[in-house]
Amino acid sequence: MIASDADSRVTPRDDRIAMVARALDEAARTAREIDQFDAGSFTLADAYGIQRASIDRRRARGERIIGIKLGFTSRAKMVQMGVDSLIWGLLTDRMLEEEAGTVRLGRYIHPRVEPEVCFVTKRTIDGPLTALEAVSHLDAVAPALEIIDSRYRDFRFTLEDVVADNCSSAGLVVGAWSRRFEALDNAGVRMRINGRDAQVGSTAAILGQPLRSVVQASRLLHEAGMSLPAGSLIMAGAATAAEALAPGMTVECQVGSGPTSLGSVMFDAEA
Ligand code: OOG
Ligand code: MG
Repeated sequence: MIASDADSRVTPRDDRIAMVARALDEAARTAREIDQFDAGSFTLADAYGIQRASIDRRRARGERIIGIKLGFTSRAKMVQMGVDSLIWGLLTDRMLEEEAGTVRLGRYIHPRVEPEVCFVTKRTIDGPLTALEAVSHLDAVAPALEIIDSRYRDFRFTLEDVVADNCSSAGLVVGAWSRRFEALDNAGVRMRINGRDAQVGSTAAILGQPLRSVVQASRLLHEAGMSLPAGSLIMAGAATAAEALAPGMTVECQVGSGPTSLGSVMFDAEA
C-alpha cells in the first residue's frame, strides 16, 4: 500500500476557513465590526467549519462549551433578518452574564436582545430524540434573554455569514429553573423594555412548541457528529424579533402568567 499524506495536507479551503474564523473571533474579542464575507464565497458546510474553528480559538483561550443555541426557529426572527433556515451555534461560559442583573454593553459591538426559553439537560444527548424522549433528557427550563451581537457591519448577513459567525452568539441571561415543561404550550412571551412591552409573542411561535428545539438540537448535533453532556444548556430560539440595546435600559422577559408560568428574568444594561 502506498502511504498518502493527502489527509494532513492544508488546502486553500482550510486556509480560508482558518482565516475567516480568525477574523470573526478577533472581531468578537475586540468588539469591532467587520465586513461581510462575499456571499457565495463559501458553502454552508464551510460556514459550520468556520464556526467550529472560531470555537476552537475560544477554547484555546480557556473558554468552555456550555451548550447549544438554535436560531431562526420562529417566523418573527426569519422575517426580521431575512434568513429562512434553522441554524445553530455553540455557547461558551464567557457568554453567560451573571453579574447580579447588570449587563455591560461595552464588550459588545451593536448588541440586540431577544426573549427565549432555555433548557438544561440531565442526560447526555448523543443521538436524534423524539419529542417524547426530549423531556426525559431535560432537567429544567427557564425564561431567558439572549444578547445577540453580529460581528458584521450593520448587523447584516447571509445565511452562510451568520452561521460562520456562530449565529451572532454573544451573551445570555437565564432566569430561575423549574420543571414546568407543560407551561411551554402556547404561553405568552413578553419582552419589556423600561416597563413597556417591546415585543409580545407566544412560545408556540418557536417551532410550534419550544421542546421541538430540543428535538432539532439532537438531530443537528448528531449530523455534526457531536454529543451534548448532561448539564448543558439549549437555547430554543427567540419567539419574537430582537430589539437594539442601549445603556440605561431595563429589559425583562416574562414567559406565561399565573402560578404555572415560567416566571421572568431581567437585567439592567450599562455602558
Ligand atoms: C442570528 C441569531 C438568531 C434566534 O434566536 O433566532 C437567533 C441573528 O438574528 O443575528 O439567535
Ligand atoms: Mg436567539
